[in-house]
Amino acid sequence: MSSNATLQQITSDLDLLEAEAAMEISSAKDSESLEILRVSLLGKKGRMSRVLGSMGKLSGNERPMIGKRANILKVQLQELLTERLKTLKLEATARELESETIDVTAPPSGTLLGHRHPLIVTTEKIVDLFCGLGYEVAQGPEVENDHYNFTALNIPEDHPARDMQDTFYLEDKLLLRTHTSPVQIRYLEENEPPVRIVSPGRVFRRDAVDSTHSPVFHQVEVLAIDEGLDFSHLRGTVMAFLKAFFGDLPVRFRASYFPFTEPSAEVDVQWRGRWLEVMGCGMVDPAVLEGLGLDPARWSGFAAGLGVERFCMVRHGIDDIRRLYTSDLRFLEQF
Ligand code: 2U9
Repeated sequence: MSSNATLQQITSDLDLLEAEAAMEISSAKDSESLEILRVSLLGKKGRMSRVLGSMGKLSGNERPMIGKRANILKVQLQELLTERLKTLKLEATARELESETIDVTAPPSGTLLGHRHPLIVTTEKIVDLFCGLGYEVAQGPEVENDHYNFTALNIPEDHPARDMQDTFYLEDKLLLRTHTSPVQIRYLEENEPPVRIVSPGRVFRRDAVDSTHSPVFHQVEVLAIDEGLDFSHLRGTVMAFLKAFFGDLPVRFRASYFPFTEPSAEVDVQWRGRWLEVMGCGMVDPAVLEGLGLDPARWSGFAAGLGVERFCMVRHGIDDIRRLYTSDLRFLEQF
């Protein structure tokens, strides 16, 4: 081929390359296919290199002419490639944004709503009922001393409840309260009767865990001190409370003994055909009143105590106290 024919061939090849490349670039679908196209156009073994491969056959003055044209086309194609890549990226981002839009009108995805634990619900129900009878909530420390937990409640030095086996003792003669009664003692030190208080809280006893025992459980205790209170007020209060909590069920009082009350009674309800013990109560022992500087000839009072777990279990027919502590949602969601 003459130098002139070669010049014509290269020129028309470059024209064709320019036209086709521009079209191919503008129709590339994504950045990956654009990259493949770039290599096939401008790469070492690409179309541009192949077209220029026959430049050696050109004459001395034709070569720089074609060289210049080829350089311009290279820059042009690079610019087209860069532009196209930019456009493709923008389009991809737009598509992503489109598919990720949040539909604020969509129905909720079924996220679970939490609810209060059945023990808390039971505690609040009991406390609310007494508040309705005019009682005030009183709370106090879980770490107590011997005086508030035992001595002030007329619990003698040799009483089994004081045993290492029954009470968690801490350092410095401190202990974990075994009932919420110390709260009432503390309250009476600060407040003159008449008082009517309800004390919910955690208590601790060194019991082995089984279906009805836990070393940590919850109590609610109530205390009323006033002039002229007698057992009929205690009975009336307990009956009203049990009726409000369980409904109209048979109730019986059985004589019992507690160091801090005299007389004392345990209270059973007939629930689903069986008598179940649900609480204890009694008239505040005169020795407890005297210890607080209250004259038993003027003041009398009654007290009652209950285990929240027991109430909750009876109310809902729960057979094992451990179910209330293991946080198994399949169980808890029933309430
Ligand atoms: C003061 C005076 C007296 C609190 C009382 C009971 C009866 C009672 C038990 C129920 C189940 C504890 O959780 S349980 O094991 N309690 O039977 N508690 S009278 O008497 C008091 C409290 C404070 C100043």
